[in-house]
Amino acid sequence: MNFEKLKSLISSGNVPEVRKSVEDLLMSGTEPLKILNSGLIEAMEEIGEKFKKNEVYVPEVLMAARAMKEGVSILKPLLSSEQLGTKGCIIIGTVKGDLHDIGKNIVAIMLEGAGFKVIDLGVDVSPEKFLSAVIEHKADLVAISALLTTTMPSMKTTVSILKDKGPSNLKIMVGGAPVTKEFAEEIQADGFSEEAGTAVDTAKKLISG
Ligand code: B12
Repeated sequence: MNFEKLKSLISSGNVPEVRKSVEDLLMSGTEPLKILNSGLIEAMEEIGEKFKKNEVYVPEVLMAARAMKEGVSILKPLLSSEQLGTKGCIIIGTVKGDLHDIGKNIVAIMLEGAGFKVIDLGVDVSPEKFLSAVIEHKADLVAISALLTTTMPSMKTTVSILKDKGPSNLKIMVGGAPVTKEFAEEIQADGFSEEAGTAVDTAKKLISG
């Protein structure tokens, strides 16, 4: 089965045609999981690669994500919860005191597009809220965003509380414009990425151990 057409419809953000293409593939007997992995997820991975190389920008990523979500919504009822999110569960949010969410949303989209189950806690998230979400969803990884130098200490507190009180195998990844590799190491985060495309690679490495 050739998924090139579906992938190009996703990259151009064509929601109605993505819906039609997914329905056609299902009608022709293609397995829902195959459509998810070889069509939708691969399409978002390609967008992620292009975003990394500055070949596409934020609006294209958001349009592709909308088209991909449409495809996922058709497949969701046909897939078991094990088939959805098999790669692991990630809790994501912007730290306490910080309301910036554009970059965090792109990271969430890319992670979801790569097949992770993503729970987005939104903005201004307290350490306690991160911790209870980790426990509730048995998360493998927490991804924390900060866009202000004034909220970087809040990132440090969050990492420290999660390390102290979270499960021992929990991984933590941080990012956001003012966050550097050195800062990530200083606050003992397990991973850091400068942008959404490489964040997916970092998450894969951290979760696979
Ligand atoms: C949009 C914006 C806002 C919007 C936010 C809207 C929203 N829904 O997000 C509004 C108007 C609300 C806002 C408010 C403020 N802002 Co503002 N804002 C910006 C602006 C212009 C763009 C940020 C953005 O979205 N960038 C685009 C995204 C795609 O990039 P990104 O966030 O960096 O994300 C990428 C990476 O960093 C990374 N990433 C991000 N998160 C994560 C997480 C993980 C885990 C990983 C791995 C990677 C990762 O991947 C992303 C995609 O590649 C920046 C300036 C700039 N050009 O960056 C200022 C900026 C961040 N804001 C700034 C300031 C000062 C403020 C205010 C304090 C202003 C004020 N006096 O009220 C308030 C603070 C409000 C608050 N409590 O948070 C300063 C911060 C300075 C500093 N170093 O601390 C900046 C840099 C502007 C400036 N030059 O002064 N802001």
